[in-house]
Amino acid sequence: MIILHLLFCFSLLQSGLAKCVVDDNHSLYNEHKMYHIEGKKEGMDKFMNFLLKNHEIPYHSKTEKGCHMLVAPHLVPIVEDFAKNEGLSTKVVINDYSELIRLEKNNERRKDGFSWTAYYDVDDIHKYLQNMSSQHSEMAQVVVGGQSYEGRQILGLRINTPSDVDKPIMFIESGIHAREWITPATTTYFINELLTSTDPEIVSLRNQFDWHIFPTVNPDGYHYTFTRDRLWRKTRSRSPNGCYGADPNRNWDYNWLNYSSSDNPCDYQVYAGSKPFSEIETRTLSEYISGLENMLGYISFHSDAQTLLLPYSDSVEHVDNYDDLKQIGETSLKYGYAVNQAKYDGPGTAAEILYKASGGSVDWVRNTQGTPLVYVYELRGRYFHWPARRIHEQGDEVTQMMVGLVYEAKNLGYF
Ligand code: 0X9
Ligand code: ZN
Repeated sequence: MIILHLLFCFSLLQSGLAKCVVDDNHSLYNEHKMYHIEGKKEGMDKFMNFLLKNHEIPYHSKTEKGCHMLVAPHLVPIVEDFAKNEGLSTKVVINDYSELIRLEKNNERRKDGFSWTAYYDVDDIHKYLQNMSSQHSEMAQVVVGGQSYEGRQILGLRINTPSDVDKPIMFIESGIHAREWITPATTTYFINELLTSTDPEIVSLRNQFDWHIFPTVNPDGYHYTFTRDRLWRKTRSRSPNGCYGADPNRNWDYNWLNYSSSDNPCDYQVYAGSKPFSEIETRTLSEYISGLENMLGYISFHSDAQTLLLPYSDSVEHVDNYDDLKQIGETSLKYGYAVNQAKYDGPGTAAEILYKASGGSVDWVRNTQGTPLVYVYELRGRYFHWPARRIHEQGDEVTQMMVGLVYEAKNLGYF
């Protein structure tokens, strides 16, 4: 079947149609099962090492309670047998992952207009930013944070109400991982709140800072999740061996390649790139960030661990203002909780409550820019899916988290 398909692809190529993929993204995950696997640590380690080393696993996440893993149909017997031999228990939690994608594609993606009841591709997000800057030109302007491999721009909105004094900068980076769709959606929601809300707390949030907000810092990867592979995480650069992309949250020049990183360009998740800042997206965005003076806060949105993380991500040692970061983070989570009663883990270092990871943006920012308030918010979701009709929930939650963060930071004298 695959051979037939490849032959079909070949004839398309010959007829001048350059684009051909092995399958579209509906059937890419046809009958892929999401497993939950648990058992003794030794067996789990052996199981994970074996699978990740020998087979392509498009999604896996491991906690102390076990792991979730997306398994292609041909790997089901291998997973079942290996788990059985190691005495691990297996449970199928989603029978066919492609169903989830199909539903999302049919009901939740929109090609026109803009709202927070649908997900939008990068061009629509960019159009939204342009429209907002025209409608609120007295305080908002589109800024170019960098470039992508495929020639897109990394666009953001700078929101800075007129003032006689320079305000501290708050930076928001979103969508660095392409498949984490709730993050650009929540970020545009937050932009909308900042620009249009009449709630005095949000008006004051807007007025106190010079905001630099980037909803999709990995635009090629994000576009690819819309058109080809819903679970794509990396950029779309091409390695000499023909594999695509690097994990843009492993590519920053701080302790590059040390933890949770791969030097294999074909690694589907965590290839760290050929060298620090090998990816044009991270390199150009880092240059933009380096040009900012007086950055008080850098916030990075991910999903879907529902956790608040502090720097550094690859060390259990605490930064000098760790106690403040924790207190500010706790207040931020408290404000967020008041909206929907959603409980987040943390705040704590990624190394302590998630896993050690090197080469991430926030660690580079903290280390090279000395930015005092640095956070990773892992938003909610289920295997990177979050119903579009409920985007507003996380939008309101995150808005309140920002209100809480700023309240406590002021309380502690950060501005
Ligand atoms: O692994 C990651 O990059 C993040 N988790 S995710 O599931 N969204 O991929 C955690 C990142 C925490 N560390 C840094 N930002 N450095
Ligand atoms: Zn992420």
